[in-house]
Amino acid sequence: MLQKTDKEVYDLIQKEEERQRDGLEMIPSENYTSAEVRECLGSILTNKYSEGYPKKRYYGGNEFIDEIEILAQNRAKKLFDVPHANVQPYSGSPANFAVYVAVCEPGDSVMGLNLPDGGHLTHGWKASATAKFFDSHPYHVKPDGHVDIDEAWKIAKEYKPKLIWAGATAYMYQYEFEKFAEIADSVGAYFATDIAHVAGLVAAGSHPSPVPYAHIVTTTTHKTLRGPRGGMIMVTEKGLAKDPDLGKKIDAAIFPGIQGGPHNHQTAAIAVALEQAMTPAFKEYGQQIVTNAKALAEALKKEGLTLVGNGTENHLILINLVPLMGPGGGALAEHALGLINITMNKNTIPAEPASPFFPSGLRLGTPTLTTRGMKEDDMGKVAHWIAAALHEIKDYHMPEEKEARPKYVKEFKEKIEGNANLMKLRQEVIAFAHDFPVEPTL
Ligand code: DSN
Repeated sequence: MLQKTDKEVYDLIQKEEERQRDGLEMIPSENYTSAEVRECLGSILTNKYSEGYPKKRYYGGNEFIDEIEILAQNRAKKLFDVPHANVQPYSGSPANFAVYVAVCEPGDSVMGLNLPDGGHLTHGWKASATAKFFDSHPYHVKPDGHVDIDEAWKIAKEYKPKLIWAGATAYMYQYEFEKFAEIADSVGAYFATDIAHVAGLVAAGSHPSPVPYAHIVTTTTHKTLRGPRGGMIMVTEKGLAKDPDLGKKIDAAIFPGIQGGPHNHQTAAIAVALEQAMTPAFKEYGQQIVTNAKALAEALKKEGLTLVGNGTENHLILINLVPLMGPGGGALAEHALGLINITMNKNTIPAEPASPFFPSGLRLGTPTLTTRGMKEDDMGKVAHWIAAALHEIKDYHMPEEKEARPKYVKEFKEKIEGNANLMKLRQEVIAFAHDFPVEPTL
């Protein structure tokens, strides 16, 4: 129908569909959802307002919406083994902000991983409201990429934070839940883990669960968990033991604290994704993501590339481009890979020598490739294409002067436009990608 009534939007969706089919999506926070998840998202559930919670709504006509939300809550509780789940957060950032609203007063000290070290905006980065309204004392990673636990202990002792976050957006190791729980417990802080990146791995058993250690667990639902864009906040038994009202406080922080009516089409899609995540096939999927990431890391190293942490323990890899092309090459590398239909994102590396906007790393991962059915053997080919594209541009070096960088990037893009070697790689990537469906195969 859209094709007839709004061809402009229809055509753009078609182009994006082709882009997703003809390339390798390697941004580690993305995934390809199932048709069932998308069916919920496109359903009439989007028509309904439902402020409040099941059986306690401010509007009538919610008898079926209530059942859907209860189903989603129960599935979240079962999958992650928690006593309380809120499935209304619109996404990860509001979920995290609601945690502050639930357990902190404005001005309270908080701790999280520094953004350029792999943390998230909402873990207290200076540009985020979480650092404007709360007193943020970030911890960092060491040069090998591991969180500096000694520093975290020192900061916690000095500032006595009310809330400590563990979790990351660019961390290639398993999260240190137990160590952070010790720190949080020693200063009486709430310990919240943001497992957005690894929720699917936790569900599949290929990453440890934070549930025995944390008071609160937040996640998005669209990354490795492979659901719709959305968020959840879960309270653990340990959380309820610390504060029996914690579940109520979290619920009140989401609504009426920071959000209005829940997105019911999203809630239904979350319920479907959670059910899918309980299947043996999903367990296999979660294990394969990690197996593929490890195989990819080894293959990238064989191709002569340098990885932060020298590998990965999860779904994510961080390439350190400094040995290949000097500091600040991330934007150039991201663009060159885009030309061969491989999408990943420029990223800071530990002790970033350039800047967050012109960083020296590339962040990539295997959730989407694994969804399409690719296995360890395929990772060698993918590594070869990535390395070949990077070698093609290795003689371009980002200028040290910040002011000169935008012009340099513009000229770089003009120079490599239509580069014959990159175009050849692009054709190989397209032919390869065509062999794999864009639907979950596991
Ligand atoms: N944008 C997400 C990521 O890419 O990791 C974090 O919110």
